[in-house]
Amino acid sequence: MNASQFEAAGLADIYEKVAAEERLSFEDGVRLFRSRHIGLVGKLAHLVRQRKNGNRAYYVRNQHINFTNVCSKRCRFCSFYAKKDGPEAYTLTMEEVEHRIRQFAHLPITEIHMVAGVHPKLPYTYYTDLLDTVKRTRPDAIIKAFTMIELEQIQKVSEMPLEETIQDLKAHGLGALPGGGVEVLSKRIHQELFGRKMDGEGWLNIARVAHGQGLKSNASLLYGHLETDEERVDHFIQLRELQDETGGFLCFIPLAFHAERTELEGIPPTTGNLDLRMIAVSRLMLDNFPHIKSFWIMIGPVMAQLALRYGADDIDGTIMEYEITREKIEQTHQELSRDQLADLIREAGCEAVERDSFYNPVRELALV
Ligand code: V47
Repeated sequence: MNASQFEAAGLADIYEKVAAEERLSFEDGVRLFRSRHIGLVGKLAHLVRQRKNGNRAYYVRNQHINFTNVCSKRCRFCSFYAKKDGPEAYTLTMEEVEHRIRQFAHLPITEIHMVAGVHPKLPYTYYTDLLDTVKRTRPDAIIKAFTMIELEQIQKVSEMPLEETIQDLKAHGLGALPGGGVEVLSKRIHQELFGRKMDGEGWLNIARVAHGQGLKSNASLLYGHLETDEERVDHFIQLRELQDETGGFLCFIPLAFHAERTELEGIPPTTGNLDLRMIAVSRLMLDNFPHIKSFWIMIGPVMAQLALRYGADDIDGTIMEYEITREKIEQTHQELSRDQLADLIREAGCEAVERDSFYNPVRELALV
């Protein structure tokens, strides 16, 4: 890489740190967000991405199940939640969960991903039955389920200490935790947008306990609403510090905000520049995270593909149904085939690797 390009762009010191594998500071992160040279920021991130993951880009054959939209938290950024007795409220029965899984029995899915609203009235047995049902119907798949926010509620209804709840959920088949629920680790944004939900400190504490109990998790950042560059960088640094302590995070996912049907309707969609910059700056700041995901549902397959040259090494998966964000209310079916995912990756010049939830390469499984 040509150091003089970075010199001319005022990024020579950051380039030198990245080349020497030195940790970037808060100020570096803010400068990367504000630099006019997105191409160079991307080049730096690509350097780190290649160092950590070579030319590989991962995808996963997964199925998402959003098992209830009932939620007591009423976050202002959310278009998914429904009040308990409202007309749109749903909670899947075990028969419905089984039916959804059987619908895709012909595909060798390796991960069932489940996140949902925080239902105030579901008993603990709902969650254990849910895990049992998935495990029975898809015994080979890893179950990645429940954000830290949902875990807080599950612990409450389990009436056990968090450590015991987690061990019990693991005994019922829970394999890993998704990255949502954290939103932005900022007191200001917490108060403005999701005050009924546990704050950042609470989220980090549950993540710490979960990692200590042997559960790996992801982490995310919801961006493109009210947050500042400083708040984004502070978020990265708080995650980086916890990762130094536990080593429990597998992957970071910037989640682009979609304002349709939320209380924040009117906030414009994120731009290509911001989507790529979030990927690149997260790759550069989160030096102890093995993977950065460009989640195609949020930024579209086109941007997710470009992001593979800006620091991302994962475009996630086949998905099937996604109810949290969708263009039209009735459009819950959102799917890319394994071939489409692999083609996107190869066209970007990377080696397509099918992974499981823990980034182990998957051998071709016999069709079920
Ligand atoms: O925490 C809610 C986000 C998250 C909106 O671990 C919204 O691989 C955009 O956990 N616009 C839940 N985003 C989803 C989640 C997840 C998603 C993908 C991959 C993984 C992973 C985990 O969805 C919430 C929130 O940040 N969300 N509403 C919205 N209007």
